[in-house]
Amino acid sequence: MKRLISLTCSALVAMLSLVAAMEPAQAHGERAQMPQLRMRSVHWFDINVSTVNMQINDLIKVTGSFMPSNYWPEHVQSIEKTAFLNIGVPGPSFVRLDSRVNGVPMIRSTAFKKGELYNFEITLKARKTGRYHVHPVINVEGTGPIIGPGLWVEVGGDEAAFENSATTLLGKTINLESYGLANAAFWSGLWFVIGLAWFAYWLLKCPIVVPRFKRVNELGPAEADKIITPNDRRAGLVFLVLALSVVAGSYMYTQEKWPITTPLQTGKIEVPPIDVDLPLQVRLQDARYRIPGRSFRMELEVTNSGDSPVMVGEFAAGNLRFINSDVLKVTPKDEDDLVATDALRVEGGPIAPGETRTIVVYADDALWETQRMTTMIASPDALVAGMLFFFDANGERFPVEVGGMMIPEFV
Ligand SMILES: [Cu+2]
Repeated sequence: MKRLISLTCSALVAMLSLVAAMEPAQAHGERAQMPQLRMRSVHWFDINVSTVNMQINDLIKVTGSFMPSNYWPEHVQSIEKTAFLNIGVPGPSFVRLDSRVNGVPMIRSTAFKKGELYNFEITLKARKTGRYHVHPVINVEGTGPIIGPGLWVEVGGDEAAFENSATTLLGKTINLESYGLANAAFWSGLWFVIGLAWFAYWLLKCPIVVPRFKRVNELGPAEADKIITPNDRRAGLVFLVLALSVVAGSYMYTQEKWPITTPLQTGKIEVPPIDVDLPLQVRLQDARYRIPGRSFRMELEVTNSGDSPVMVGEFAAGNLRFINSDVLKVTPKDEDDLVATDALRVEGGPIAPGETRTIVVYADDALWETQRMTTMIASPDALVAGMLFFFDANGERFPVEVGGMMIPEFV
């Protein structure tokens, strides 16, 4: 008995300390995805929202750029097949009015090419009040959602005042919040009742399910049909005729009431990538992650074929940003903006026009640890990738993807 009490006590203490150690849940799985998937699927950058404080019915534009990685994992179905641009927020808190990639409407699915640059713009309308972490998302067929950086948006106002109407191709204005709802409820209800009646007919007969099953076993397969009476057959026929007439009748009614219909659109649309002329060639020669120092070190061979010296201002990997404060001043957009404003150290100075030089870049910050990126050392292929942002003397920016083998250092 004593033993039991002490066991219960320690279990209670363990549970309490667990509760005490828990921080309030606010994210929704950003850190759950494997680092190699975050680093080598889609590079998101310049994510912005047009407002962070809005009322019901207000519009918000989510903009930014992305580049599918050239180092896309072999075992993950490619973004070059079928992909769809979306927004990741909990529940139907917004409605999407418009979304475009490089100016092309994204009503349909598309495919994105690895290593190419895309700009996107999504227009949303606030539907539910609350505080939301708004993320751009690309859903990749066979892979799932590839989530971009999130920004906090607060929605206030009166939900009852929400308006969501659209004009059909025939010029009729409909309320999308309730259009067809009664119809859907009626048909679901009708089929449910028919199904229930069929079930009830057999259930209410004597003997019911289990005794009938036993009887069938006793009679054997050849004689089993004998327990179905002529009345049962008649009831079966009534249900058959009823079901077929409802199907045929509803089809004719629909044809009569809505003579013009278009099927749901499932085609794919092509998006031409942006033409980028990079005056740079960058090769990753060596990448190391030093676990005790939370330090990511890259040795890069850079060739500058432009006419202005270039410097590294930022390294972005797995939605984390490491900034070289000598080149770039960045202020975090909110408390969960994953940016280390002074965490990038570059050895090797600016690369002059026409020069090829090896530089060493260090991205040192606790973000690697807090955002659970350190488990990249557990990846079976130990490949990493990220975006380097070079800046020339005029402040022009050149995004370049780098990637390759990474060697972990434990001491
Ligand atoms: Cu989030």
